[in-house]
Amino acid sequence: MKLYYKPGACSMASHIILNELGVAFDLDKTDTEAGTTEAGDDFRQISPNGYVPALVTNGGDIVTENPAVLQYLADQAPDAGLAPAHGTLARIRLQELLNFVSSELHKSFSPFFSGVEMDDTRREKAEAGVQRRAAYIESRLADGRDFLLGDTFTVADAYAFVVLNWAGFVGVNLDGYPKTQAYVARIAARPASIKAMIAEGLMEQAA
Ligand SMILES: N[C@@H](CCC(=O)N[C@@H](CS)C(=O)NCC(=O)O)C(=O)O
Repeated sequence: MKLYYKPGACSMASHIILNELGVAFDLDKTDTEAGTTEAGDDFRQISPNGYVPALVTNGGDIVTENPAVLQYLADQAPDAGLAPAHGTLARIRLQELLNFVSSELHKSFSPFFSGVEMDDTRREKAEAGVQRRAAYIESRLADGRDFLLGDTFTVADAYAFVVLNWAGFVGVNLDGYPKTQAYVARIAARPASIKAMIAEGLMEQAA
């Protein structure tokens, strides 16, 4: 398999899951604006909408859109437990979460990455938008569970982690969400996350 990615972007969720699976894969760093990749591919031919993640399967098919890519990866190794079985209510709960992370949490960060300067009023509004979604994550963790679906780490956790981790980069304060902060730290400490963050240049290899 081959994953087209941008360092620290949402594609890192799929990178983490590939590491969790322990399968062989290639990474290709992508410049979405130029439509080029480090390996010299024409990214616009790969990803019709021009964004990462894009995954090329072992069969040569291309899968895009985070919830689809993540579920595709989880389904490669059902025994790894990264997604509940198809046809169960638990799978629907996973899809609910993936859609929440994709269309609500992820997109609440858009104002910070738009390249448009924000005045204080706009910034406060954007920050409140992220915090409103973080409050939902906090409520999911209120019963002391380690992960969004319960005690088992799933692909939704990899995606939520990557997105929540942006808060630190753009200066959104999540101090009011202690369970969410502990959740982010818990996922950051997983070997698969550390490996992805080092490979994408977000972290340095420990000496
Ligand atoms: N709906 C897409 C959104 C993906 C997305 O927002 N990707 C961002 C990185 S997090 C990207 O590649 N942005 C660059 C661009 O749009 O040019 C998905 O869920 O996969």
